[in-house]
Amino acid sequence: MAMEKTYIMLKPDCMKRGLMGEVISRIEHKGYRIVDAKMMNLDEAILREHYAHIADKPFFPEIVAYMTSGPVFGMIVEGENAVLGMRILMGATKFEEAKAGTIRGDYAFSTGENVIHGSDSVENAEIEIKRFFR
Ligand code: IDP
Ligand code: MG
Repeated sequence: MAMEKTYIMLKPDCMKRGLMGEVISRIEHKGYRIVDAKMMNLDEAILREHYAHIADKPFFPEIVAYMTSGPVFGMIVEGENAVLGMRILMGATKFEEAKAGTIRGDYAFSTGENVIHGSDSVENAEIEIKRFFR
């Protein structure tokens, strides 16, 4: 195991539903540290970069509309094994597969609008931290 930093982003549905505090509590209670954070309004250009791997999917325009519908809260989260650890805390991408006890399992009722983003690898965490915290 290693000390890692990961990029976590509370998505617009999380903010609108007043779940910020709840989700941040879970991250802190797990023992991770929030070492930087900021509220942002994203535009389509940064979403095309961040979501390049889904940009050709039919649902991509909906994701852009959703992710630009209000502010997001970006965080750098640090801890032992934080990249995989946060993915476990978040739960599966598909909301119907996200287990109870995970953030998505407990709060997401749609796969598109699924509360939280977390980097999926150490390499992508570095890229995403640079993208959003430059
Ligand atoms: P992840 O957020 O769990 O890493 P990715 O596959 O990287 O999942 O997809 C990025 C985001 O795109 C998801 O969090 C979700 O908002 C959206 N998304 C992915 N697959 C679907 C889908 O099949 N339908 C609708 N939205 C999707
Ligand atoms: Mg992903």
